[in-house]
Amino acid sequence: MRSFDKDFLWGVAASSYQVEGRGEGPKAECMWDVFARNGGTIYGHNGDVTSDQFHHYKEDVKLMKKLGVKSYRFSLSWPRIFPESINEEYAAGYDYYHRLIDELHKNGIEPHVCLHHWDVPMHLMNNGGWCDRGMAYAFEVYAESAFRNLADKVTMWSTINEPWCPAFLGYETGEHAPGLVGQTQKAFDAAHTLNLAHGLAVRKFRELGCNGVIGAILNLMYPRPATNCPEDILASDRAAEEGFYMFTDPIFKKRYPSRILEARNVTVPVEEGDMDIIGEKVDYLGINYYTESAVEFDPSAPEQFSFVQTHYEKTPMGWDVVPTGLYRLINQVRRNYGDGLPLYIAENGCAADDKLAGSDESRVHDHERIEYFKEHLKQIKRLIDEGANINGYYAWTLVDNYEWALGFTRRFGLVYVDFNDKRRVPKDSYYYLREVIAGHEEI
Ligand code: PNW
Repeated sequence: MRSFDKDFLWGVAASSYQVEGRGEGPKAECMWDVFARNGGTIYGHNGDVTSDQFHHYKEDVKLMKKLGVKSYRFSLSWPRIFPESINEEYAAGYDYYHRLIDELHKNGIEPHVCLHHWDVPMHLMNNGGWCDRGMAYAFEVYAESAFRNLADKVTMWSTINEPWCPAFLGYETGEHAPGLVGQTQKAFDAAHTLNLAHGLAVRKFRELGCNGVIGAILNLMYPRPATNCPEDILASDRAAEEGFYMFTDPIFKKRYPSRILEARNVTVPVEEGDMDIIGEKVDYLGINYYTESAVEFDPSAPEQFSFVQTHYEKTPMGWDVVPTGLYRLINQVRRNYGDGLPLYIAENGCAADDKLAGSDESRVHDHERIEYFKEHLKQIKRLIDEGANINGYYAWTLVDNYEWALGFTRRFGLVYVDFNDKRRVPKDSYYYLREVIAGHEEI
């Protein structure tokens, strides 16, 4: 049996803005600071005061070690490294990451560095942020700086976490920074700049001859067809064009899906040579999975599909719990891009209504989360047993943190954090996952 063998990479994932807190030293304002101040987030909460990993990293690494994970995926804070402008690297901005990485190594945990997870410095937003292709070249400068400073200590890299989110939540629904609503063309412009930025970073990694692997991290969305009738199956495929093929086809096929552009009356501002840059070979694909929606054919909608109601239980995010959706999604990736491509589940987890329990408040009985992990891991096992090239699994996330526009009202951690005194309390799901990783709990 191959699944979850000794080489399987168990990990936890997090992001700079969500866990670090303000920390120390110079730091540029980022687009989430401004979005929060302008009312884009619950109670105006921002990432200044969160789980404060900047000061609690030793405690968190210890928690990782006791959990048994072999990899920690975290992102670098672009605003710490380029606090003033993209022309001035602030090398001391890496000091915190050196401390964190050394602590990880000391504890037998491999750092997996994600270059960017949404905290764009404000001094780069003036020309339109990701809608401006100049951002891709600014990102290339930043990526090169990160490789030069950390590549001797880090062998697993990823470029940009979930580019769909800043593009479509940032410019179309307005739920994420910078919070523009209904700017569909801008969302597609941003998607292209993000793809280009990804490609430039991968190319730079190769040019510099860095050791190790680099990949993309995508939250692929593949809504299932409500029924098996051909129109609904076509609707499902069309729905996948925005949240899936817009990001995978450029990387793996050097092209954009076409029907979505026509249906939404937008273009993608591709310039000569862009597709070769974006199509620069990656070493793996990281896939983030939380939920799956369902669609049906709808001739009255411009995209010709609409989302339908489902019977699934929902998490506090309002997201359906659909473990089999992960199975369908990965099989779609396999059908489109083959089994030669190494895959990682780069995020999976759920929010739950966690409460401290016990007379000394030392427990959190998060049974929904245990169920969630168990059912998703079963699907991963099934996939691996059927030949899927899945090499690792990152739970989202180790400690409760800043959940973007929802502030501190949603908890995703395996470990509860009291945001007042920063006390960490492992939840039951932490102890569950530890048994799984140790091989004591049958999946
Ligand atoms: C991912 N959506 O975000 C992110 O990578 C994490 O930073 C985040 O904490 C986690 O999932 C949980 O939300 C997403 O609305 C946020 O479709 C929103 C969506 C998708 C992913």
